[in-house]
Amino acid sequence: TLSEPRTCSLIPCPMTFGQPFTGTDMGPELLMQKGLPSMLSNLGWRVDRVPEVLGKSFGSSSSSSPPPSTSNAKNSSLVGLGALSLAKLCLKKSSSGNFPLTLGGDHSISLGSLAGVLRSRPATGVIWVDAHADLNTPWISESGNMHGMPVGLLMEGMIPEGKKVEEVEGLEWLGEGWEGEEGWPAYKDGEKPPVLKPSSIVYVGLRDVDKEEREAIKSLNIKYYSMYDIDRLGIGAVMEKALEHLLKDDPSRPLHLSYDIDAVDPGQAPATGTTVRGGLTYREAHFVAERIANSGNLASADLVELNPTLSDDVGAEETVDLGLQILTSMMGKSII
Ligand code: EXY
Ligand code: MN
Ligand code: MN
Ligand code: MN
Repeated sequence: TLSEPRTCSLIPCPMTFGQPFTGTDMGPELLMQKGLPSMLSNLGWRVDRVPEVLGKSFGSSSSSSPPPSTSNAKNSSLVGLGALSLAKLCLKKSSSGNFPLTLGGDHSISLGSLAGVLRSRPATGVIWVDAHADLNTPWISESGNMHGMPVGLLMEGMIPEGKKVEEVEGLEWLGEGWEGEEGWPAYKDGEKPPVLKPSSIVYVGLRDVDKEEREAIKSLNIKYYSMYDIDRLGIGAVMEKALEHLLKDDPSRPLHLSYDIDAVDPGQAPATGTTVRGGLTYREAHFVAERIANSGNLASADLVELNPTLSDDVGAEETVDLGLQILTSMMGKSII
């Protein structure tokens, strides 16, 4: 039989409420305007264009200011609404064998994309490319910003004793007692809410990790390659080790790549909200995506935290262009 070209479901998700700045809602439309859909079809993908998650107005905080949260998770109702909408889409698209490619928007959206993918592909391994661990929860976060929590909220063992993730307004859909709604059914017949096992994720690019996140990384024995390790081993060895860690028990395991543009050195990617100097070089940023693409295991991904309003025009242009380079590299663009 003719091998069907793979379908990429391109999902714009203009979320801003996971962090303090407007502007991350402009990320998706800039990537689309710069030609991402045709770049993907030129790489042989059939492109399934998904309407924006909740629409652009949802992302910009020009809409009425959100209701204050009852927890330390700021704007949790809106962040949770966006994440649930995205989770439904990623569940649907991954269940029909598509490649959900989510365009952020701040990193809180990966709570949704990852939950959706894990619900249909529970064995998914995750590569988290980021200056930050995003391993906080409302109970340990120093900032209350939910873009610092997507991994923490899904990670087995991170919710403190006696606490439940569904206590957080907007995150009821992650609780065992969820009654279900169109697109995100109740958990029944023994099904549990999606969860990430500590051994199922590898960090690449860490250089700004909070005290409680460090403790958790050590106590949960989470695999990581910080900027120190990248300097020590080189990006080539780091990526071999990261992939080996995730694929050693199952070489056919589906992988999810969550790529935060702030993993890249701010000199190359200034237009983002939480810059930390000493990041990935332009080539390292490409190699990470190229090497994961070459594994053949990549099945879903996010590119997040582009914010064109946080840099001058040249910087914004360069950051969006780098975002496009990273996206096309992870989707198969090769040099030769
Ligand atoms: N760890 C800090 C916090 O939780 O607020 C900073 C998080 C930055 C998150 C950006 C998306 O990577
Ligand atoms: Mn980050
Ligand atoms: Mn502690
Ligand atoms: Mn992040």
